Amino acid sequence: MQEPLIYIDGEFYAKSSAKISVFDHGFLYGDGVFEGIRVYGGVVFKLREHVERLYRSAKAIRLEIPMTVDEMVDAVIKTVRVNGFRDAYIRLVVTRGVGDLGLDPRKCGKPSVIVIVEQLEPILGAQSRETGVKLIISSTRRDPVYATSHEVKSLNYLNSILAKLEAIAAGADDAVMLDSRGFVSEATGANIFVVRSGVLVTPPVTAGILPGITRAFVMELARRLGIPVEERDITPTELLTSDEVFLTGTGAEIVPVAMISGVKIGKIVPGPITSKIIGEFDRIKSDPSNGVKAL
Ligand code: PXG
Repeated sequence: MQEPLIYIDGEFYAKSSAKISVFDHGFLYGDGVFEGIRVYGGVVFKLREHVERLYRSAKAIRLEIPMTVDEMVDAVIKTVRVNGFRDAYIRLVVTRGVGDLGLDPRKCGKPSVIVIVEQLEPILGAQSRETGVKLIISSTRRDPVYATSHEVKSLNYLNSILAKLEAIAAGADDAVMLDSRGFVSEATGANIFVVRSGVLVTPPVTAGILPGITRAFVMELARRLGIPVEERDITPTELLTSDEVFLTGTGAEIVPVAMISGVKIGKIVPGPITSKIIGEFDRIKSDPSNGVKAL
């Protein structure tokens, strides 16, 4: 099989020769921003929303992306087209660029723009949507909003990686992270929803979470299906005693949760409301009205 082609600053490189400098501050300090995007049936799902979030993340870290939103959308579409993948995962990365060994971002020349397209199973496993996943509640808290908040999708994911390592050590698939106040925030790379007495509840953005694009779409789908939706703080006890729990993310997609810290969630997995939402998501995810047609 031919190697995938990777876009770096306007040129395409075979995967094995797609490289950036070790002096890039994205590598040295995690100084940069990114997006994970999926392609369903040739349609790049919510491409504009992802690119707009990328620019908001960049603005929050005072990184000026050297191209317009439209040029970025075109670069992504071009990369999907040259690779010809109708179902794929896209990683869009903007780094601070090449600098010296000091932190000062003013020393960095031009930010680098990288687009990777690969075929990727759901990140928590292809079986995860049928069997559900096992979570722990991590002892690592989500970074507070006055620090390296996950509202910004930055290249610095150590906060999530520490929680992920704790989940792996405990034999779980992933971890729920609490915010600095002790309320539920999100999983390491996915947002979280609970169902209580027929109401879909998810933490508000003020819990320091990433405002997920799948999260927003799931809230919209639920409302269309007549399921009431609330954004409010969730306590760890509420989490463990909910009727259903599921995660949402571009990489993970929609994943039911079967167990949290040894406590079995609900009666059946996936629960009825989770199943309904997964069914509706699958039915419309490749509709061109939900993204940009590339192939
Ligand atoms: N929260 C966080 C912290 C994320 O990183 C989401 C929520 C879901 O957002 P979207 O917009 O995709 O619905 C993410 C996205 C991984 C992995 O390996 C996950 C993400 C990015 C890169 C890798 O699980 N997350």
